[in-house]
Amino acid sequence: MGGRTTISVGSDGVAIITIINPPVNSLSFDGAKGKFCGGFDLNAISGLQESKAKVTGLASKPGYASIRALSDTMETSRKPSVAAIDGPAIGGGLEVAMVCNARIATSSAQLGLPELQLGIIPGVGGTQRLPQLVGLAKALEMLLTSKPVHGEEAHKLGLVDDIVSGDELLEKARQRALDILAHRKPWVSSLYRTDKIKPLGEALAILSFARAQARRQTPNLQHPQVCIDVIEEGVILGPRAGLLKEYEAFQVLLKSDTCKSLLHVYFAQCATTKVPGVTDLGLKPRQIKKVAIIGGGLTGSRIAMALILNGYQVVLKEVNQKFLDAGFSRVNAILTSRVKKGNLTREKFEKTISRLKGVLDYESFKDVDLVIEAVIENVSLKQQIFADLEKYCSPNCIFASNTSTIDLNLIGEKTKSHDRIIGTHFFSAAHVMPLLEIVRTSKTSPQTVVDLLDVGKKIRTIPVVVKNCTGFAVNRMFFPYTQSALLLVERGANIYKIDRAITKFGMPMGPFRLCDLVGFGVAVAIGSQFVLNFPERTYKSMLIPIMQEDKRAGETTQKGFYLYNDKCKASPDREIKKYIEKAREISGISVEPKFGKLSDKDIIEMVFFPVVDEACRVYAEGVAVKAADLDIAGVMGMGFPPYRGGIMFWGDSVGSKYIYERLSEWSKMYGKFFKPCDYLAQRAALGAPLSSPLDEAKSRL
Ligand SMILES: NC(=O)c1ccc[n+]([C@@H]2O[C@H](COP(=O)([O-])OP(=O)(O)OC[C@H]3O[C@@H](n4cnc5c(N)ncnc54)[C@H](O)[C@@H]3O)[C@@H](O)[C@H]2O)c1
Ligand SMILES: *[C@@H]1O[C@H](CO)[C@@H](O)[C@H](O)[C@H]1NC(C)=O
Ligand SMILES: *[C@@H]1O[C@H](CO)[C@@H](O)[C@H](O)[C@H]1NC(C)=O
Ligand SMILES: *[C@@H]1O[C@H](CO)[C@@H](O)[C@H](O)[C@H]1NC(C)=O
Ligand SMILES: CC(=O)N[C@H]1CO[C@H](CO)[C@@H](O)[C@@H]1O
Repeated sequence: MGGRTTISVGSDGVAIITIINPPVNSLSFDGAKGKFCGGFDLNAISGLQESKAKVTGLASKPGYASIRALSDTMETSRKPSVAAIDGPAIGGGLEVAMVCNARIATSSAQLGLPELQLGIIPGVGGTQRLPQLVGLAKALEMLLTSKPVHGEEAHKLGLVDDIVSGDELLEKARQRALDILAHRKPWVSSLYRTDKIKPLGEALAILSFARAQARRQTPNLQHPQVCIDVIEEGVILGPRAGLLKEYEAFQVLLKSDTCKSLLHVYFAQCATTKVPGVTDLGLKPRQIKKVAIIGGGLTGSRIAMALILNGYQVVLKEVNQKFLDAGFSRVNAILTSRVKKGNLTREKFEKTISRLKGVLDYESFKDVDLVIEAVIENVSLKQQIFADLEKYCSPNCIFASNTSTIDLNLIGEKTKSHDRIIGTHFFSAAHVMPLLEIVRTSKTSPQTVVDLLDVGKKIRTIPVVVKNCTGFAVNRMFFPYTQSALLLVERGANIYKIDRAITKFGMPMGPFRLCDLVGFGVAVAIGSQFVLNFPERTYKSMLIPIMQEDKRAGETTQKGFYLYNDKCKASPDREIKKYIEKAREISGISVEPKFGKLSDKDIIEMVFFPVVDEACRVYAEGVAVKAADLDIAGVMGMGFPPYRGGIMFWGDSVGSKYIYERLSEWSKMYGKFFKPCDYLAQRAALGAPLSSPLDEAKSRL
């Protein structure tokens, strides 16, 4: 487990064990530093997945070891143990805390078992002890959602025995240990408690309800079912049987593809802020306190909100009072709805909104640290704004633009500030979607990138640094997603069958449902950029424009590929046929019966292999520095299922050779849209994975 453990015995005979293992105290007690334990070291978990040879002795049997060390030795010891919890007691940390005979926590403590998020189950008794402490239904909820609870709630649930302030935590825990020893407080062994478990019949009903719900919500995942099985074992055959089954299941899940993919995503997500040649120069992010946003439209007001919610002072600039008011009411509306939903206290609301100031000129830009421009796409307007900024702002101020179509160098043409100009591409609703593409030019300074990475993290996005290309990383990789689907439909595939196959694969929605959501106007605007820039490999279908002519433009018109009722519920539409026939006529393509009979597997491959190919191009062009960054971009920006590890990782799990062969075959039959790129051809010929850590290392030199 690593880290350092200290033990000190006080005059009262109570031993204080402190394990120091920063930054999250992977499995540690740290009263002094105010952290309990962030769980098992995930690096150790991925180590366990690798060759068996590396793992020896007890470490290879953490389950048995834990049963011996924790259950047989600690839990049944004649010396009581008490967990003193401040900060996170997550995963393995909570499991150890539950072995203790009592838990004392502060109200800011966080307790949870998030293992399922990583494709595994708790491996040190968590599946058996949590239900005994909080009851079956609540334990299932905590495990299946992976959501932690705060100190107060944990206290109400019975997961902790007492809430105290941080100052008195250690003293109260010490006192509790003495009280237990003197029988002034009950001596509880969590594992053998039974008072919270319902009679067998009722318990089994709760379990089968949870099982059905998990099957519905995560149909592609095995491990939630396994978790329920393991809990059930304990309920029926007793906690010892449950512990053994947990241990065995944990070993199997650890080696599953789901776990490998989810761990990859976990590490890749942490690593997006490591950019070779930028973040390894010893630069520290400069402090950014005040941010100006130019343009209070949809985009600008969303960005403003993300910033004020996370403590930044924001100046919002508009052209006139009317537009400024409109921008303010947009921010106000979303924040107010959060207050109504109970997600934001009145007090926090007042504090948040007070950070926002509206202006109509540049007077207050003197002490601004960062400006984000979000006005309409108009080159001369943006050039003028950037020239003005150079005049009014301090020489260290960063100038960011929300543009995606206008060259950043062109925007800065009339300035001498190229090193502090950068692009920020927020994903649609900046307050919901967690991805931020940070676009650097060849002239952007490393310091500017480091500063933006820091802002990105502070406003709770996952920042990914990219170089400019049409569509940046996400839209570029995924343009074939819609185009391939359109190609299939023109040749005879069914729209709804495609969407169903894609959602079964794990995407939040299929390509047609997505077009409806985004709106045909935006979809065409984005699509046409690719048609313009990559004419040789884009598929230009007339289906969407034809539907637009008939005032079908997606959800906003209540009609697109689906029909929508007042609650935005989508249902298929028979009328679609006539538009498809028209589109076919224009493109001169005839129906091929086999397209009507495509299997789900065929659909997945024909829609996603071109996406993998485009991701390879993006990677080979150096738009992203790491293949793993593209994985994160797809997972966070498009909702690609994390349990498949991201687009490049998934491509590797399928195999570069197979993907290359299929694409080559289709390109002969259906045209250049499917033609694989040189990079994919090389990797396939070598039988090598798509990502090449070696090349990534070289690019650092
Ligand atoms: N919001 C989206 O969903 C979306 C989608 C695609 C592209 N974009 C891009 O985002 C940017 C803004 O889009 P939007 O939808 O927010 O547009 P919008 O029209 O809603 O907002 C632009 C705002 O900028 C203001 N503005 C114009 N000139 C200004 C100036 N000199 N000083 C201060 N304010 C000025 C306008 O009054 C307007 O309110 C554009 O680059 C656009 O292409 C946004
Ligand atoms: C708001 O709170 C509800 C329930 O309290 C929760 O389900 C939801 O995820 C929260 N939304 C946000 C954006 O925090
Ligand atoms: C672009 O902005 C310039 C300068 O503000 C303005 O004169 C021009 O009319 C705008 N062009 C369009 C197409 O809106
Ligand atoms: C990015 O590159 C494309 C194509 O090379 C170009 O048209 C566009 O203006 C550039 N955008 C930015 C933001 O630099
Ligand atoms: C053109 C561009 O980059 N626009 C983005 C600006 O940010 C909003 C989110 O607030 C995105 O929806 C736009 O795509």
